[in-house]
Amino acid sequence: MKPLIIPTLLAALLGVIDIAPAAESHDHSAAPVSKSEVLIAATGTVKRVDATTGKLLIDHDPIPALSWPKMVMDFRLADKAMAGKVKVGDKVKFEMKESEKGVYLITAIQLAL
Ligand SMILES: [Cu+2]
Repeated sequence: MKPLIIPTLLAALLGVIDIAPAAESHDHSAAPVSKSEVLIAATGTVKRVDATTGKLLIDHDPIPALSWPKMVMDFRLADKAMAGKVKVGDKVKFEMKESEKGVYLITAIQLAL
């Protein structure tokens, strides 16, 4: 059935068909491959700190760059050690980017003045 195989290969070469689905999850917080290098600045209030998984729940202020309203959501920390810099109730400024579809990674965080 060669005539059927060739168009498939061609499509794969053209990138139409994803023959290598993304690996399960890059849970090593070290250096996830980023889909977007665009860093987005945001501010918010820390609602929960999960140092074990390297996640922060943040009630963030509106983020015009993403058309996001104010909301409470989880962020992943690029480095779990960042969890030690903040505590619940802290007002923070942070930078983040989309690391996977719908997963936002905080690359820098500091207390807001
Ligand atoms: Cu949000």
